[in-house]
Amino acid sequence: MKIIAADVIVTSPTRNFVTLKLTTEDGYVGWGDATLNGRELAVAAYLREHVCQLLIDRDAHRIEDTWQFLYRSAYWRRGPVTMASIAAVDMALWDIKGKVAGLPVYQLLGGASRNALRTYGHASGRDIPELFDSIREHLDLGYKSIRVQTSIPGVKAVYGVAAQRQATGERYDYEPAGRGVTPKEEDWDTRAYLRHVPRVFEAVRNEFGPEIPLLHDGHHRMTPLEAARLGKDLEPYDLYWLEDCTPAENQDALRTVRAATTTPLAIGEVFNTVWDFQTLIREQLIDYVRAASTHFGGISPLKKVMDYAAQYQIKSGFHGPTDISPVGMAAQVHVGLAIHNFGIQEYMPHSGATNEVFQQQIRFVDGYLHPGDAPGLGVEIDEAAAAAYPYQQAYLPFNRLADGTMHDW
Ligand code: CS2
Ligand code: MG
Repeated sequence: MKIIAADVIVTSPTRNFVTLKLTTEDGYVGWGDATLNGRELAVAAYLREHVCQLLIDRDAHRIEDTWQFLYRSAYWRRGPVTMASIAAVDMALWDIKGKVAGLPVYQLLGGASRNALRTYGHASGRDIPELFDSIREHLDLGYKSIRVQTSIPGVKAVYGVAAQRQATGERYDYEPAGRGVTPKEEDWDTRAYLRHVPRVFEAVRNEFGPEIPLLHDGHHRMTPLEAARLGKDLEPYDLYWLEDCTPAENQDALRTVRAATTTPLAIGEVFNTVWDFQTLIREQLIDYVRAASTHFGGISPLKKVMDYAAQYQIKSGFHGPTDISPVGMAAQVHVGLAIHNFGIQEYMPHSGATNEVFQQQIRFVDGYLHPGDAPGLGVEIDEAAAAAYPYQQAYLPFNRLADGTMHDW
């Protein structure tokens, strides 16, 4: 079944999204997410200038061969732009195969291994009372697991605190990329953070009790020893996971953290291939795989890394912020439903404007997600609505320390 058209749709309902549309000679349409926050147009160009023409006349049924062709024939492999481009093709082909088969993609991946996916939501606060309100708000929404992020005394702006004001004056809410032609500078102080975070979790446990699973995102900001210290200091509060405690490039760092603490570790949202996880999984240095379908090359490699992780009892914790489009989210929810070693799914609801463009079947009920049973991925794009929201430049913030040194954001 030949592919006869490959089109790239860039739209910006609340935030920028890049989506690939594949059309076959039999009229089947498949959608794939290629959104890379703050670098969206680079992926759109990679697809438009280098990949779309290579897909014309290819057999849409040959998903694995097309993945290998795009990965190996490029010679230059890996990296976020390449892998987001390949991811979009892979997702669109699985979408088409599901539509041809008349089955939701999770059925093609071996069927459901559970009824629905447990999720976690993002609670945050500039102070303890505001954080408690945010936690209650998420519990009222049905979430059974809560990620806790908080402002740090002495630090002006910190990742993940919704009520903060961006330079534009807009609430941070949950979209870290600020619209504008330059990225916003933020500040950071690890010593202040290490003093404050354990106290916050102590307060949350005292207020909400020992059961509720609590997660925290270190967002790549600590050295191995600092991460080891935080992991240890948080042990009394029994975290579900501590995420991205150190920058992902230095994988040996995890040996230091692992040796010092039993706090579970989650890593991988910035990883792009199975090879990025090889050492971490083989040496049992992580407990959760944080990859996302969109930045990891699609559904095919996400299934492969989870099959590898299963041998080490490592579970999934797929990345699910709003900069993963509803197509990318649907793709990983299908994988999460099918795999045995599912752990938890990050879930931030998309905006009304986004849902106007992306018509999706995903259901969030009582803290659990199900992709729906429509053939394929279960998301269709309203192209007229998409055209009403032209691209707007946006950048993720960056960090400098008090002395002006660049730091991880
Ligand atoms: C974060 C993301 O959700 C998370 O765990 O790390 O919000 C991340 O900051 C964004 O995806 C960056 O675009
Ligand atoms: Mg994260």
